[in-house]
Amino acid sequence: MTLLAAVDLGASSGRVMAAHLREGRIELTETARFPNRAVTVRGRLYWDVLGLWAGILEGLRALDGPVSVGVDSWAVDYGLVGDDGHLVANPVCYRDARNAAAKTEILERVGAAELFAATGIQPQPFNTLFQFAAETTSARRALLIPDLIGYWLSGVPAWEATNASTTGLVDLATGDWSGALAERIGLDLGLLGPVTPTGTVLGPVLPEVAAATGLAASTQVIATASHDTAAAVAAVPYGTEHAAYISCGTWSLVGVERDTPITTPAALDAGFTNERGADGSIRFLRNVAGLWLLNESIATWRLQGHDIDLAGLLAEAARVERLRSVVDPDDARFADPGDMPERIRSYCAQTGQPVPGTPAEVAACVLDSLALAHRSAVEGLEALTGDGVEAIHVVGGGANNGLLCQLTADATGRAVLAGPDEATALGNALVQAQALGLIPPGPEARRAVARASARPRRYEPRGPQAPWGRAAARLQPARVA
Ligand code: LFR
Repeated sequence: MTLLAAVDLGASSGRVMAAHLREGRIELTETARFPNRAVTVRGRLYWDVLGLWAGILEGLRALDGPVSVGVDSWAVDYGLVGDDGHLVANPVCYRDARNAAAKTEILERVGAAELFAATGIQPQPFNTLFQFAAETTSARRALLIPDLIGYWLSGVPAWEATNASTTGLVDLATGDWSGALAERIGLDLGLLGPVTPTGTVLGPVLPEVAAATGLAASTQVIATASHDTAAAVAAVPYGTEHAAYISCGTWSLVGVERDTPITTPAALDAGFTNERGADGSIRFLRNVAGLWLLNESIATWRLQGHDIDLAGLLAEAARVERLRSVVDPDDARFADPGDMPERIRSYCAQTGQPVPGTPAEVAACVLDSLALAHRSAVEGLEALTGDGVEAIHVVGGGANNGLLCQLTADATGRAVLAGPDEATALGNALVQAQALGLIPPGPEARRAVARASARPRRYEPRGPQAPWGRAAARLQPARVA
């Protein structure tokens, strides 16, 4: 048996997972979980990256002799470090307002179509590209969050490929930073080193980390698939069907894996993006604002003193009349932290729909709306790729939300295969195991271990499709407005 450590940082929590590799299977156990939340100071929204670091060290301390450590997190965000290797500024959260103005300004200089053709990345305000443009800095290096943690663990700076692709600065053709694009928009690429291949062994943990955690001095730090979505996609237990995936957590990333990107105007208009997969594949996907709407609603109710238990809320939401009111989860008004139920109510009122009152009604509205958004993304995938989607793998925390999985099956008319819920940590560990030669290279060997490690739960579609089609049509004018 071999023990690997997977550090997985999400927008609402971080954890350290022990991954036991034994007889072609990986078994995961959580050794530490710590909260993560963006914090506002003087109107700027920051991540508490030092709190995360403290949680990571504590989690590593609880492990019994891992051979390696790999870190993944949400994409696009970064820490700036100076010549002496110290942080020169606290990492800013991608939901901060500063990026929207930078996006407008850059798109005036380089059109969205040109950016999309060069990098394959859907122009969204949070892309690192726009964040850099909003930054004034005397820093020496910019390291994306998992690379920053990897640097603190190993002393070796890296720019791991799957996460680098999300910045909007990597040339689709070469897989390295686009000098031409940087020049066009006046960005200094000096903050970035060469893109690091996924699965690169960076080196052993620093002596100070070994001392703080009890890890052996020989423990290797590995640049795993450090974009959480890439790690999750690397662990999708595909069967024989032609299937799409939904990596479902704070966001729902709805996509397929392909060999080639799609950078047509239709793909740009439909909101699709081309991110790199663990083996250099293309993750062609759409970002749907996922369980963020539900989680932020629950946080609001709890702040207001309501005693909310998720299982109870979902059970009640299942009994609410379906498709009473629906929202477009990607509407810009839902992007910021804060009172989500109020914004959902005002959306429903403005679009002439019944206004959800109780928490269960709001939750039902959110889950119906997410299922509808999944349906629209799957339709978009089929239209743009020309390939039928026969089944949908839902992985990540959302795989445990039985109501959302069932509604996604109902709305799309496809079977949903739910799980593993820990796909991100599993993919993180699988890529490490491959880097160390513990399992053979390539996607198939990895998926074989993924299949052996978790058996998905199957949800068959119920009822007619027509009500979902009508609800989607109801949303059209709202989208345009
Ligand atoms: C999911 C995710 C998405 C990315 C978003 C912002 O956790 O990584 O893939 O678009 O967060 O970084």
